[in-house]
Amino acid sequence: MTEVILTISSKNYSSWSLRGWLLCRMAGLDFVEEVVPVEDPANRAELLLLSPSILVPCLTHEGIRVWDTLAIAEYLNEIKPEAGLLPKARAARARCRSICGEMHSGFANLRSALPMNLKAHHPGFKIWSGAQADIDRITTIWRECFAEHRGPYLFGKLTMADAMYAPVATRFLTYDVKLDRDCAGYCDRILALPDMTAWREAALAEPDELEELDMEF
Ligand SMILES: N[C@@H](CCC(=O)N[C@@H](CS)C(=O)NCC(=O)O)C(=O)O
Repeated sequence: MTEVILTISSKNYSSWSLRGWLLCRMAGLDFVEEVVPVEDPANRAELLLLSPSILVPCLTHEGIRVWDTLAIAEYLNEIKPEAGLLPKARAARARCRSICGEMHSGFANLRSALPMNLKAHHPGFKIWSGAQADIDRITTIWRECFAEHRGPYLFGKLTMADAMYAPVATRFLTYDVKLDRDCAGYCDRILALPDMTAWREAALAEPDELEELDMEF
């Protein structure tokens, strides 16, 4: 049987790698990780061979390459329908896909002003208004989900939406973002998932941070 490979990069900085990896874990996929540090030019050439977009994550399954996180989520849902990556009800599925899409294509201010960095902690971090607007939109999305599905996750059970928003929970912790009780509780539950603690441990064990990577990537 051919090996199932998930190509990712830094566990400390790469929020899209985290999303892809969590999706594979949630799907119950048996896969191996291929970690390619993207800052090294030699590795960029290697990455081009592995991922046509030169972006990670990229999933290789039965000789099929799937790059782009949303495509990976939908592909996993196809091959592992029993994992419930999408909610059962059509209306909830539509909302789930919509909020995943919103994360995938939006929140540029949050991403550039509060880049994922699991090793960092910035108590009292000053959040500018553009990033605050993104935070307000995200917490509104979350509160609407809690009102409809009553937790503990966005659609009751874990779905692809929780994987898409998991890096946001890490950013809220890193940058000391003030949250209401429901949103703070949700972040705590996401950060306490065994897969999240395993990812964090591996991120903390990575070689020292590179200053130029303290930005969205
Ligand atoms: N829309 C893409 C975004 C992927 C992305 O931006 N990946 C970043 C890592 S978080 C990357 O590979 N950057 C490579 C580089 O900057 O060289 C997806 O959904 O997978």
